[in-house]
Amino acid sequence: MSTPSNIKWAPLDEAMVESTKYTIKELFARDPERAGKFTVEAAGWMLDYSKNRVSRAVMRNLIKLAEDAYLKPEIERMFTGSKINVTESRAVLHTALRNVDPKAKVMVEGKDVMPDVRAVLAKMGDFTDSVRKGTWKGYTGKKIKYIVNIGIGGSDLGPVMANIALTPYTKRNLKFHFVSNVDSTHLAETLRQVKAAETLFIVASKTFTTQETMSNAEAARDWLVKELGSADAVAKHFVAVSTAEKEVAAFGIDTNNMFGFWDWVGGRYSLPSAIGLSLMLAIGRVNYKKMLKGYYKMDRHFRTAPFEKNMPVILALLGILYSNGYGAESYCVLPYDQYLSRFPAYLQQMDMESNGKSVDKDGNPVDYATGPIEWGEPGTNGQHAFYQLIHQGTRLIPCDFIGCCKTHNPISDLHDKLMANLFAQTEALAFGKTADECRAEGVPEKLVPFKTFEGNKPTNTLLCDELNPETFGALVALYEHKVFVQGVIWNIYSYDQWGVQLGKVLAKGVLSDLTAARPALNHDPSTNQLIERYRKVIGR
Ligand code: G6Q
Repeated sequence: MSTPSNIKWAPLDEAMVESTKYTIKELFARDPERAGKFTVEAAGWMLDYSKNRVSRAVMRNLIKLAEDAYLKPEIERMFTGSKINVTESRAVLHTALRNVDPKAKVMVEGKDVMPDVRAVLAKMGDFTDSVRKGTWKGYTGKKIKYIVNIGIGGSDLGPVMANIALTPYTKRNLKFHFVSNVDSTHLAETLRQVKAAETLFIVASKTFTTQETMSNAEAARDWLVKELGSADAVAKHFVAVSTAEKEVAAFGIDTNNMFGFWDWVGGRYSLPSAIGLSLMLAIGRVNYKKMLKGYYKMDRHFRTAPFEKNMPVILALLGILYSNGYGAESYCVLPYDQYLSRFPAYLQQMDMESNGKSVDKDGNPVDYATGPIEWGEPGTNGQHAFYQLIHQGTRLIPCDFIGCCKTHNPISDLHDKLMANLFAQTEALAFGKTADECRAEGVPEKLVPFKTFEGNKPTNTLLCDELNPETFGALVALYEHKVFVQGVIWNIYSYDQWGVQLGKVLAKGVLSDLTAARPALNHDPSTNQLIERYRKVIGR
């Protein structure tokens, strides 16, 4: 039986001894070839991790940590359909969704899942073609112009993020909206922007029972029926993405207009499943396929590359070095591309829901840090907001900088300026500015302490030639696998989310206290007081 103390941390201790010997600046001074040596390439991305507190010896020790955690066999177990999501007794096979090898077979409990995966993709493609070509008509005979995805969490964050990321590839005369919050404002403001006769609602929910999604879907259905004057209109304006056929039928959606997926697809890993239907409608089936190809290339790289050249493994190990070695609490992702503006929010769920766990695989409390607090904003906006703390604050915050060499929107020299900022930030964070350098610049002595930058702040830089469906898919897969590797090393289950389930149950309990005719309140005094105030203000 493994316990937290059974994790073999010795290689990390060794890594820390090496890592604290030299600053990043000293490491560069000692080896002029360093930049090239600490760079890897995969699936259209270059990762330069030379501006980290690592030497070859550090990396060797970190790789030993991964080997001691049986990472290689664990990777195989995931790709081959073992039930590695033990607490839910499920396989974890988002990699099957983008397995574009036409001959691939992926077995779950003796059944090859690939024919079903391909069939759903084909059905999505046909539907997409009919909406985009205008052969799919609404109830009154009009073409679809507005698409509203109703979903939350994993059934929302991926589609929203990807829709923004791949905007240059979208059909611009289709307008996309995403309703997630149970706050009626979200739905109301969306409905003000669409016309019922030209609107398609996609109800995206793995379980088809989530309070927020079902409440919004029911309200949208009532609105549509009222606007178009008949319940028959629902069939032409509502489709479902779900694993729950019975619930979809009970809602009133024709199951012919349902796009299925499977319990082995986790919500936050579901973008390349039918949950991506809104994205396929936006970018078309050909571009969607290119995105899957990008995912697949990164999957292949992750599964086959030796750890010392394996991009997700390297990112994961660096994260472990800073979390468990240096005690860094958070981790910042900074895309220098406006199209990736929602990528940090997407990663936040992927990482924090997956690895925000405090018991190990045997149910024992862990005595080490697990998933980091993940956050970020697109550059250069962040530079004018929170970078100050990263440069000169008291906390260590490792950062990933993400950039694309070509822009989709060349306007004068704006892109050069954007990229110059990215490169300059990583340089300043790594190398800082000494007191003597300040003095040489003529900084008055009393200001020197304030204008000195310690440097030695670790950053990764990820560069692609251009953000397109393929590089985008590869980028998402990169981070998915990074999260997986860290979960393996921390000996935790990355694919359940009991904290999310708790929220779903708790809210239902309080709801009856808000709506019932003044029931006795059995919460803690603070919660009772808040409910009382609410009831008083709204006159219950
Ligand atoms: C994701 C989580 C969670 C989930 C939502 C929506 O991994 O489980 O964010 O995606 O709660 O769930 P449904 O898709 O079932 O509505």
